Order: sequence, then C-alpha cells, then structure tokens
Amino acid sequence: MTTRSGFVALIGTTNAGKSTLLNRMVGAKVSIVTHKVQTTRARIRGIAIEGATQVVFVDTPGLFRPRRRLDRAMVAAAWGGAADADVIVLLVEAHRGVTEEVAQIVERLSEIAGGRQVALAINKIDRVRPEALLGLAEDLNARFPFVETFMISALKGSGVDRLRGWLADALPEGPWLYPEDQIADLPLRMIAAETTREKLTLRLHQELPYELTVETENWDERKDGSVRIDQVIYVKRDGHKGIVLGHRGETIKAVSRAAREEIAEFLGRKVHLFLQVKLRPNWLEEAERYSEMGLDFKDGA
Ligand SMILES: Nc1nc2c(ncn2[C@@H]2O[C@H](COP(=O)(O)OP(=O)(O)OP(=O)(O)O)[C@@H](O)[C@H]2O)c(=O)[nH]1
Ligand SMILES: [Mg+2]
Repeated sequence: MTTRSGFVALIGTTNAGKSTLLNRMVGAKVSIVTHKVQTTRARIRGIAIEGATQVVFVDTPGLFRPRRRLDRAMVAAAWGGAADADVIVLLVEAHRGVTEEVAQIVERLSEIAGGRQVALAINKIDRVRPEALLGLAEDLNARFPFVETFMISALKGSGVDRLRGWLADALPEGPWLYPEDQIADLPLRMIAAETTREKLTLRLHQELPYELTVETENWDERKDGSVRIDQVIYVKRDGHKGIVLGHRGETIKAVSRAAREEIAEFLGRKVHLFLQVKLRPNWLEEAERYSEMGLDFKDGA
C-alpha cells in the first residue's frame, strides 16, 4: 500500500477557529481554545490518520498586527508554519467576511505560498445563512488562486470530513512521520502548562491573560501510577498576583481544579497539580520564557 504524509498549516486571523479545527481533526484536545483572541502562542502539531495518509496538522498563532515582542514572535511562528508546510489552509470566519485583516493576510499569502497548494476554509458556517457563503467564497477566490474552497464548522463538524479527505489526497507519497498511535508532537509538560493557561484565560479579564505565562517546572511520575505536576504562573505586575489568586484563593483553586481534571483525562491517570504564582516583571523580555513556549526569541526583535 502506498503511504502518504505531510504537514498542513492552519493559518488565519486570531479567533478564526484554527485550534478548534486541529482538535477535531485529531479527535483529541491537543491545542487550547478560548473565545478570546490570541490564545495560541506557538506552533502546535496534531496528527491525524486518513486511510493510508498521516496528516500532520500545524496549528499556528493567529495573524494580527503585533505590538509587543511576544506578538511579533507569535506572528513570525505563524508565517513560519505556513512556509514549512506542504499544504496551507486559510481559515476565514463566515460571519465576519473579508475584514481588513483578512485582506492583508491574503495579500501576504501570495508572497509566501510559493508553489504550495493553498485551500480556503470558510469556518463557522453555523453562524450564517447559507446564502451569504457564495458571495464570500467568490470574493476571496478573486483575491487569491485557492485550489479548493471548503465550507466548514470546526465546532459542529460539518464539512470537516471532506476537508480531511481532500488534504489526505493532496499530501505527497512517503513514509509516515510519526508512530501510528501518536496524536501530538508537543511535550506533555507543555500540554499541561497550556491547559492551565487556558483555564486562567477563561477566568481572568482584560490584559491579564496576555501578561502571564505558565511553565511546568517539575513532572514526577509516582509509583502508584499518578503524576505530580508543579507549575509556575509568571505575572508581570504585582497587582496581578492577587487577582490570579482571587479572594481567599478561590480563583487559583478553581483554575487548578479545572486544569487538573483535564490533564488527568488527557493522560488517563491521576494527577496532583501544584500551582505557584510568581511576580516576574520582565518575563516578556526573557529568552528562556520564549523557548519554554516553543517560540524563537529572536523572531520578536
Ligand atoms: N460558532 C462557531 N464557533 C466556532 C467555530 N470554530 C471555532 N469556534 C469558536 O471560536 C472561538 C475561537 O476558537 P479557537 O479555535 O481558539 O480559534 P483560533 O483561531 O485558534 O484562535 P487564536 O489561537 O487566538 O488565534 C472559540 O470560542 C471557538 O469555540 C465554529 O465552527 N462555529
Ligand atoms: Mg488557537
């Protein structure tokens, strides 16, 4: 049997649904998802099997106008993911249509696509009336020669099987890149840190989610089959420490409980999670924080 394999980069504006789509393709939660913008910070690889093809999906940070060093490193990681892929899928939100940001991304795509196949996935079709989709597809296809257009709902699953099948056929012949039971190429300690960051992002407001980072400091496999995980939450401002802890530690307790349950489910074993909040005013300018996140510090210069 001829096998195929390759990388499919999911790119688009922040919030377009890239991580939701990756998780659906893989059939497990590999990449964190929130309703807030700029959730994903680095490239996250999730692996799906379709017939004789191994499809390595690369989730990327959303493309937006960067302001800070971290933003620049995120956007560079996203375009880098596209440049390294065999096939690129651009996600556009059906209900927003061609915003200025989308128009800019499509323009930039022409520069980086090279000979690569680029497909268009109009996502969140559950949010619009079907009549609206044709015009949007035409508009986007007039701006860029997409090889194929898909109408999908990453959340509900419609159109996703067709996209996966098409991608499997579009990838080149070759041996599989990962063992067949592997679903992600991301250290477990990072998945665990991301899970905690997701729970923090969901509970904290305004700029706070964007000014903290989570790192797994210690991972201890115990004889009874459980895992003890120690994580640090770095915050930028003194006032943020108290907010993360919450009144009588209620916020951190809720975050810890939600993260622990999800990590335990992912690992299929019991988890003891210990969170510590530390003030680190300059973490956004520290190279080590970026490498922990899977980002290139120099990209943010
Ligand atoms: N209604 C609807 N919502 C969706 C769909 N796909 C994703 N969402 C929602 O859109 C929000 C953003 O989803 P994400 O998957 O985090 O988006 P993203 O593109 O990875 O965002 P960043 O990582 O911030 O760039 C979440 O609230 C999702 O539940 C969809 O098909 N329909
Ligand atoms: Mg994301």
